[in-house]
Amino acid sequence: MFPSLAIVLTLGVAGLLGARALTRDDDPGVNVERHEPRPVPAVTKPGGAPSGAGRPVLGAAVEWALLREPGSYQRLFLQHYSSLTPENAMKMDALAPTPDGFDFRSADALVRWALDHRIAVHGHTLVWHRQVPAWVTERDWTRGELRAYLKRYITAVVRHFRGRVRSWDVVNEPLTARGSLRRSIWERVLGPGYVADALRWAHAADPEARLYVNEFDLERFGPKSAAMYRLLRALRRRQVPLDGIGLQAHLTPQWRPTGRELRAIMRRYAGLGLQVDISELDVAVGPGDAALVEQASIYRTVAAACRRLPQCGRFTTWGFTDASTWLGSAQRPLPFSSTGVPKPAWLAIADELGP
Ligand code: 9MR
Repeated sequence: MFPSLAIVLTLGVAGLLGARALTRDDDPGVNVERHEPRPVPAVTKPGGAPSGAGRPVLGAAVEWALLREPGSYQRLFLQHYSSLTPENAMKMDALAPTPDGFDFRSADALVRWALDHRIAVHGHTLVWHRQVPAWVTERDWTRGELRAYLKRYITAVVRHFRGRVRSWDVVNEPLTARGSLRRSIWERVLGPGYVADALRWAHAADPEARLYVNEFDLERFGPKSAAMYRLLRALRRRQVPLDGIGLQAHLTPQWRPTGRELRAIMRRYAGLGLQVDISELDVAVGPGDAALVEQASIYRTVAAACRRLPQCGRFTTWGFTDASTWLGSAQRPLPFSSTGVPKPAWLAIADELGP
């Protein structure tokens, strides 16, 4: 459907974009001016489609401090994306900065903005070993105390966003590279049962929310993806409420699956009756045009695997412009350049996930 990426690069990405005049569905509820100098290929996916039905929803992690400002970041996001994951605004250090209660102000503003613009919000993340506030990590908890606190935290947060945040990363990164349970504060103090407990508490707080375990480095065969399969299977057998697994997919040219490998892994998880979403995709590359071609082929592999699996309902990248990424702009890991120009990676996504 698209000219080859080599030609794209030869002629310059920007010059070719007029070849495909598509934008995200015009939606009267989306109040943005069309700013782009020329049409950009788009995935054309209105928000709110139930996962598993048709094409995956296209999402990106966003920084609320940038998104809230009218400007190019906001416009680019609204033009192309139907789902967002708050990159930091819903982590425990943001929502429970002190022992005295919750601070929902930023997260509420973000959710209000998203829903006003018909963008679905994927909650991230309830239980993780990082971004836990110091008042939690520094305190000497008994098991009973910390278990009661985590239950209170999950219950309050999920209830607060009930009906607005329809899916959650309940447990993030529970495994080590070798496939054992990570020795986080949760595992050390609460024991391995914390994973099932967290899922049950979240389900009790909002029975409609779709609940996920989210993890990195599952995209290739190895001890970690095998251990995740066993963990998910055990949770399913015990009828713990669980709807899906998020494959983070922080990839590089050195750490990348083949299409066959990724499809096999995703099908295996789907065989457990789970959604298998791409939750944090980015592809760090060095400088040079050749790197962008290789990057696009990795994006294409992941997008094609997601497109071909009915249970892959969400294709989310961890950011969308190289101007804002946890990896630093020099790694150029995202589909749009620092100045908002679509890269070959975007063309590959649009080609695989577009109409
Ligand atoms: O992108 C996030 C970055 O801004 C934070 O500083 C960092 C703190 O740990 O977390 C990053 O997001 C991570 C995500 O929450 C979980 N998976 C790995 C992501 C990249 O580190």
